[in-house]
Amino acid sequence: MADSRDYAYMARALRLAQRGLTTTDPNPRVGCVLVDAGRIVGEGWHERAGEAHAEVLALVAAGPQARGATAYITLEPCCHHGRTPPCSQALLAAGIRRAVVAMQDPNPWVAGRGLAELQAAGVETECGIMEQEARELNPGFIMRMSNRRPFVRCKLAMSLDGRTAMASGESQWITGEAARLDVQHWRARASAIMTGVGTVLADDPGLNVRLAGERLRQPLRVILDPELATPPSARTLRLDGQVLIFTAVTAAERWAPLEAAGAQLIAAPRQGLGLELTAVLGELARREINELHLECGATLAGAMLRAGLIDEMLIYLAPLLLGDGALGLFHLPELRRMSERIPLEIIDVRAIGRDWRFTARPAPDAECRSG
Ligand code: AOF
Ligand code: ZN
Repeated sequence: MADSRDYAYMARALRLAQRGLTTTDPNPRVGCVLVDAGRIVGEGWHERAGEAHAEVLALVAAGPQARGATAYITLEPCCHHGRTPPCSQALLAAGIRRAVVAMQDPNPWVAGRGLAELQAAGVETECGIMEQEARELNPGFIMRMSNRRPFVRCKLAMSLDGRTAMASGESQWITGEAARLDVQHWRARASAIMTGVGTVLADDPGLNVRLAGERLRQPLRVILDPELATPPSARTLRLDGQVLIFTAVTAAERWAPLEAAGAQLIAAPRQGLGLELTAVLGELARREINELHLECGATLAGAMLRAGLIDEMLIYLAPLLLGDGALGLFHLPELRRMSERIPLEIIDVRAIGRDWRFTARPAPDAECRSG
């Protein structure tokens, strides 16, 4: 049975895991704490794919003190040979007595077998302690493993009257500097940053991470460009890091100038005026994209929303009014009945400089269904 000490050590393991927020990609963020006789004897967190897992680092730190210890791990230990050998075997070899795990590893190579191995060898195991918190650490990894698509987080900026751009398309800048810096941190944790060609043409964004840090990882940059209108001189193509362009154009001669500018092109099926979004996300999952950070205009944001492909919205609300002519956040067909409304749940609100940030997720609308 878990007691309050178990929760305290698991909370410590979750904080350690958090340290890998921007670096572990495409691996999950994982933390581990080893405790013997009421004392922490070793700790570790996974820092980078290809390098040691959290458990292995904690075992190294504990040395012989790991024998008889309890391991608190934010994710079920792996039992397969990936880039590194299985943690389940390392824990057994070190002689741990008990394993407390926050959640099962959704990776089909593991999926309960890591825990089963420990149990079979006589280790006492418990799973599900602070599971909700552990799931929040890795929404992208979990979504990719369970649904074969990335977790999509859409960043939006709007005025107090709910407008995101002038009728001309001009949108720089609605929010202040503090909000724009906050966005950099969300970009940094993402596996990829995606936009539409409309935004490339209107704003010529860099779509990169501009933060200090020695081991800074540049997320993949993705442009959805059905007609291939991205200019080879686009700023994002000149920056450090890889750019993927999805397009419905298949003629090799049309691809050549963008390929010469360093982009990688991928053919995608057309759907309506745009691309088939589920096909695009499926391809990104195949490329191990966990969290996809979407920063785009109302057209792509609306299409993603209608396709049910937005999992979280970061909405920055600026204290200004843009008036009737300005554009809304999502381009959606006119809704005629309240029952067609799109219900959201606001899970966080906070001040960021002079702006406010709302974090919202799609919600089942019980009120609509019963009414
Ligand atoms: C753990 N502890 O710290 C992590 C785990 O290629 P590899 O060897 O790095 O294995 C990656 C897989 O291992 C990953 O997909 C996930 O299932 C698991 N991650 N497991 O026991 C860790 N990062
Ligand atoms: Zn492992």
